Amino acid sequence: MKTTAQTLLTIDGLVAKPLALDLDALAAIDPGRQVSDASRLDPARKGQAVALVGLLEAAEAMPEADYLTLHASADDFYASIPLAAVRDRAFVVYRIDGRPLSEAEGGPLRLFIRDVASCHADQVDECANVKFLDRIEMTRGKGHDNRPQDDDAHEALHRRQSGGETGN
Ligand SMILES: Nc1nc2c(c(=O)[nH]1)N[C@H]1C(S)=C(S)[C@@H](COP(=O)(O)O)O[C@H]1N2
Ligand SMILES: [Mo]
Repeated sequence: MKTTAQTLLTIDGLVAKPLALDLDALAAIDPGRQVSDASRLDPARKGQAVALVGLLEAAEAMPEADYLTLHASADDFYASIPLAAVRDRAFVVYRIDGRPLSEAEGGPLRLFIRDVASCHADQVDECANVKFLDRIEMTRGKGHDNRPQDDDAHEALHRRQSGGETGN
């Protein structure tokens, strides 16, 4: 491994092969699991992504792992969601226009779940599109989750994120 390589994403917990991935390692995951243009999955998204399932294959996730906890230590945000619900529709976006994602874009890495329910409508909702994603922890049963639980808390979070405008 290059000494300059910077780990962006750790995959651990119930996996046979814990991983610490830098940008090159993300891009080197199975080509069959790469999405060169995320706007093909959702016109509102863009960038280069790797499918969650490709990451779990590389880390050899154990069959008993049924939840994944998405960590964003940058702002202490966590979402823990059932694997079955997102296995085939979650992606980690790692590049936009050939460069790393900015902080405003939720970078360096952000999760993107296709066809997601609106905020706190479901266990898997828009709020689970974790920005600043730096760790995926595989667990049996639900892990740590501090997504806002009620409308007030949620609105306050959106206000903090967007500096005024209310989201959904
Ligand atoms: N790290 C982190 N990720 C986050 C949040 C956050 O506060 N911190 N907010 C979530 C919420 S509540 C929503 S609705 C979406 C918004 O994503 P968007 O800004 O791309 O619309 O990001 C989610 N990801
Ligand atoms: Mo949200």
